[in-house]
Amino acid sequence: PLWKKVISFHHTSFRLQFKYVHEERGKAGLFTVEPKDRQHQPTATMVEVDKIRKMLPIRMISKVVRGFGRGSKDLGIPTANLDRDSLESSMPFENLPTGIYWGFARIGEDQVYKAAISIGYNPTYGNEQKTVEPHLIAPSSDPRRHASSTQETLLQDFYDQTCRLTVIGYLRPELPFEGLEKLVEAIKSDILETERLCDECKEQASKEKDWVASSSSV
Ligand code: ADP
Ligand code: RBF
Ligand code: MG
Repeated sequence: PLWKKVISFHHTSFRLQFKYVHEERGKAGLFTVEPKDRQHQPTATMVEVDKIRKMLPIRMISKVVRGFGRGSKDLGIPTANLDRDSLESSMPFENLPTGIYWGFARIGEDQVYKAAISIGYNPTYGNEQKTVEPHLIAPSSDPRRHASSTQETLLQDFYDQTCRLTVIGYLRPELPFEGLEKLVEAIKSDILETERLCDECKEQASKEKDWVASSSSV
C-alpha cells in the first residue's frame, strides 16, 4: 500500500481524505481519494466501493461469540462478534466485503437498535481472522448510552444469544490507525454518522428494520 498508518481522515459521501505516513519516505501527507479516480487508489477496498454498494443490504443471523474482549476494555466500544460457523447470511462469509458500515441489529427478543458495523481484520490490531462486529447504539436519552468508558452504549452481556443484523450502507474502509485514540475518535464519528443515516434514509432503512424485527430467514 501507498500509505502505512492513517493518522486521521475526513470523508463526505463522495470524497475520502486521508492524512497518511508514506511507506518509503516516512513522511506525513494528505491524500484525497475520489471514487471515480482510478489512478489514486491506495487500497483495493477503495476500488471496490461502488461494487460493495451494489451488494447491499446484506442480512445475517448468527450467534454472538467471544472475541478478544478488546472492544470494551481497550476502546470502550463493545462489539457483538458474530459466529462464522452458525452464520446464515444473504452472502457467503468469505465474500463479505471488508469495511465499516451502518445498519440495524437485534439480540434475542430485544428491541431493534441502530448499529455501526465492522467487517474485516481490524488492521490496527492485525487480526488473522475476518470478523463481523456490530456495535449496538442506544438512543442518546437512554442512560446506557453513556455507560461505557468512552460514553458509548454499554448493554448487558449477550454471548450465545442470536443476533439479527442488516448491513445497509458503506461508510469507509477499515484503516490501520496510529494509536487507539485515533481509532476511538474514528469509531465515535462512525456512530454519529450511523445515527444520522438511520434517521435520514427512511425508505431504505424501514424495510430492513422490519426484517430485523421479524423472524423471517435471510
Ligand atoms: P468480544 O471481543 O468478546 O466481542 P467486546 O469487548 O467487543 O468483547 O464486548 C462485546 C460484548 O459485550 C458483546 O458480545 C455483548 O455481550 C456485550 N455488549 C454490551 N453492550 C454492547 C453493545 N452496545 N454492542 C455490542 N455488544 C455489547
Ligand atoms: N478496527 C480497525 O482496526 N480499524 C478501523 O478502521 C475500525 N473501524 C471500526 C468502526 C466501527 C464502527 C467499529 C464498531 C469497529 C471498528 N474497528 C476498527 C474494529 C475494532 O478494532 C474492534 O471492534 C475492536 O478491536 C474489538 O474487537
Ligand atoms: Mg467484540
